[in-house]
Amino acid sequence: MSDLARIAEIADEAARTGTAIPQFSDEAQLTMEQAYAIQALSMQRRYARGERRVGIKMGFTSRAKQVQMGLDDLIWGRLTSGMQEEEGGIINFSRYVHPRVEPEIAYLIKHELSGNVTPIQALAAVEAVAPAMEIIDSRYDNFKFDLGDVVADNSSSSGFVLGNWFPKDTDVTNLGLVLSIDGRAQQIGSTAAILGNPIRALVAAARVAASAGEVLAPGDIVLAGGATAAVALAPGMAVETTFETLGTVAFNVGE
Ligand code: OOG
Ligand code: MG
Repeated sequence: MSDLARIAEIADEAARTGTAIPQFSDEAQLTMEQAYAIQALSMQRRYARGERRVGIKMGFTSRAKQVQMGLDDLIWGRLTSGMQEEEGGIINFSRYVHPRVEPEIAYLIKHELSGNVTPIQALAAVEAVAPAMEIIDSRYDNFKFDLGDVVADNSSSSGFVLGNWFPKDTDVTNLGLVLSIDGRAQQIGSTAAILGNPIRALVAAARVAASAGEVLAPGDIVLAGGATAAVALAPGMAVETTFETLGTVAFNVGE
């Protein structure tokens, strides 16, 4: 087994079992190329267990997220069928290490998209848009990582919840949103915080997919990135984000 495959196995096992591990950068810093290779190898292990790739998620597309984590390069990860949590359902806290939640916008892809595209071309490839929340979960101790660590860890992707799909021409460029826990507002923001317009996250997604030799395929979901800082979850919480014009996405945190 190569070194990269061995690291991918460690990252995958941490995610599978919901167990924290030390940062790889404690030993040696990973290059971006190595980190994305590890991510791809660890995802192959998931696919081999029967999970399907359902799309990709973009990260650090808002200033709020960059400031919270102290990193400002755009990153991305893969979404799988095993990560989707039911809207209005109860998530299993013990499946995660130290999960956090953040409000996002989701795009559903209608036509294949890959490489360098304009925002207009990106929007033309969209079937629908939805309000969403991502449940991120770093597998590293204390949710601490450098850029190589987080990319190797599939950019902290762990869960996501989708609200209702809306027609592609629905304006999501600047919608107010409130993320509440147990009825108390924790984060207030706008979808405009996502690169000034979340469609830019889809443009970036097409580019990074191509860089990995992948395409955004019909039926794929693309998460545009957190619009606000993420909020730590704990068992018993009722979590809800209300988006202007798009409505509410909610879930409860179980044991
Ligand atoms: C990395 C993932 C970032 C986003 O939406 O910006 C991300 C992390 O914060 O753990 O998902
Ligand atoms: Mg996110």
